[in-house]
Amino acid sequence: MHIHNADVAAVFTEIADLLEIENQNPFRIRAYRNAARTVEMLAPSVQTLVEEGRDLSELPGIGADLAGRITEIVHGGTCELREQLRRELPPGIGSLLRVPGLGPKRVKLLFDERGIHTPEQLLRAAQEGQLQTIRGLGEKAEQRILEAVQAQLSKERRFSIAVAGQVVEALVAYLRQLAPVARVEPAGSYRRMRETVGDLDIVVASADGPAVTGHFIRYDAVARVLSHGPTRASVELHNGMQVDLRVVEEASFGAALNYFTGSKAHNIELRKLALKRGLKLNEYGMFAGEQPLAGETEEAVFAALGLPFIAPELRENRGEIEAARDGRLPHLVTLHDLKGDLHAHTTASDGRSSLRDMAQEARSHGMTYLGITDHSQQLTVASGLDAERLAQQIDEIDQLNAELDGITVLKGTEVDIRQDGTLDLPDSILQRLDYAIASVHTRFGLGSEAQTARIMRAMDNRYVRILGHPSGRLLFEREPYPVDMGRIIRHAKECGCALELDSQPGRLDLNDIYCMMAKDEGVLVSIDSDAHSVLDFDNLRWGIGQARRGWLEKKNVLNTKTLAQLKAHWKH
Ligand code: DGT
Ligand code: CA
Ligand code: CA
Ligand code: ZN
Repeated sequence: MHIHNADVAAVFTEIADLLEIENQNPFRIRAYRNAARTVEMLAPSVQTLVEEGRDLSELPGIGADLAGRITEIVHGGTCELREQLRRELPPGIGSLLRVPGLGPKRVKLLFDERGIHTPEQLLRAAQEGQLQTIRGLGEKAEQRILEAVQAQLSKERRFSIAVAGQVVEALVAYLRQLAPVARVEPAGSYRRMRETVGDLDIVVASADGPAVTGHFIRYDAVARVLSHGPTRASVELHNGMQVDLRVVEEASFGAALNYFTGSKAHNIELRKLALKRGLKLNEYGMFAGEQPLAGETEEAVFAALGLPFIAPELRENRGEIEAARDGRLPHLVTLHDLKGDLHAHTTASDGRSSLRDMAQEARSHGMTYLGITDHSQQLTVASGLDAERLAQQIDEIDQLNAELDGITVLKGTEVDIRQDGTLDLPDSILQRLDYAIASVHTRFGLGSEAQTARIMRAMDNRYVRILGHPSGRLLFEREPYPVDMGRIIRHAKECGCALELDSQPGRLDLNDIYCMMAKDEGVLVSIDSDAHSVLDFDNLRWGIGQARRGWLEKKNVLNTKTLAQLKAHWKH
């Protein structure tokens, strides 16, 4: 049985929900919520890690206890704690906690009084006026609940690209292995590397559609079959994600892949272009009348319109078709172009792996340098380093560099930007480092004017070479703080500071639009892992995906420089 990271995360989320409804210890509840997030966003599969006998307590927020539960889930699909909680409360009841205005007490009350444990039941009960008679509620409360649950039910659910990636890899392998397929490719927003994915779209070339769709709906992660026919099927997986599968003949594979990759806006423009040339473009191919001109490959479909291949990440109707027509398409940066990684933590602050392990792991990912940037003193929750501890780390790095071959460890810090825009460490220690990343980790609520001024002041410090995760957003969790990014980017140009693209799938900050703005202003972007353990370097693929969506080329990215080029760049 295949256990996705998202499945493990779902068990932890359910445990946290059930503990919360049972009014248990808030620290314990938070531990399960944090663990769910860590596992869900993790690049390597925890199932594989368990099978390889790796130490899971290397993961942030995972102690021995949680590591044991993960192992239990990987082996049996569930764990005893969840089963025990499920004997007391129905499993899906936690989804009611996501209805705005419903806390654990109300959820418990609704269940005890009316047996309600799903949003659909809640909607029906509210519509039928069954809630106003519960003691402590009343007509007004019922109306508010009705509106909240209606909004909740109509809200589109999206998933992290990292979660989609785990599902895609396992599902594509399953289809390749067992079904009579010639080609299988993910399409849709996942192929375009959007930071979040609404549903997954898979395109298959096969002469036996019914065998493929029949095989698809029997995949063990399928919870519900939504539709099923000879050439198409849709399912919902246990983690709530929908997957749409489409089967075509090999001769149409490129056209179908192109159609289902989208985006919709890009497709519409492409079809217009075909019409202008008297051609017809659909998911089966490019046609002149009834005569097929192209369809087997995407390259051939584009070529029939006189266009070169347009990378999927660009297909958002943001000028890519004109650029292709005029021979101005960017040569997009690739993972292979990265020479080093400039943002990583160790056990000195909130990382889970040692300095040495991080360096060796970065080297095995093809990096020639790794910047160690632990947090600074003000961030006490992350055991931030003061000047004295940082001085100690500088010595350790010197020793390590004397021993290691094939990678150079750079001395850095992720220094906190204080409320007034000064830095959390004195220049006397910063000047001993190779560089500093400055980041906002506090005071997200400042107004745009004050936040922008604060950040620009920090960038003025001569040792600050990179502004860390510039918008501060956490996908699904925290909106970006209000800030004038245009001004920050222009200021970065003036002071020669790079902007970070933090590759953690929950950040992906800068976003694609800001990457484009930085490129237009001639500001370099640093694509960093922000690794907190040796398992996090795989995140760089998501950062690269976002950078490509932002039209970035190798020359727009700071860490495509060799170490010698980087040091020369920082001399100025
Ligand atoms: P998502 O799933 O919300 O993250 O975004 P997409 O882009 O994956 O959208 P989805 O799954 O609805 O459809 C996949 C692709 O299929 C989409 O990018 C373009 C194509 N497509 C879907 N519906 C239409 C349509 O009505 N017209 C055209 N031209 N293309 C469509
Ligand atoms: Ca989709
Ligand atoms: Ca779809
Ligand atoms: Zn940070």
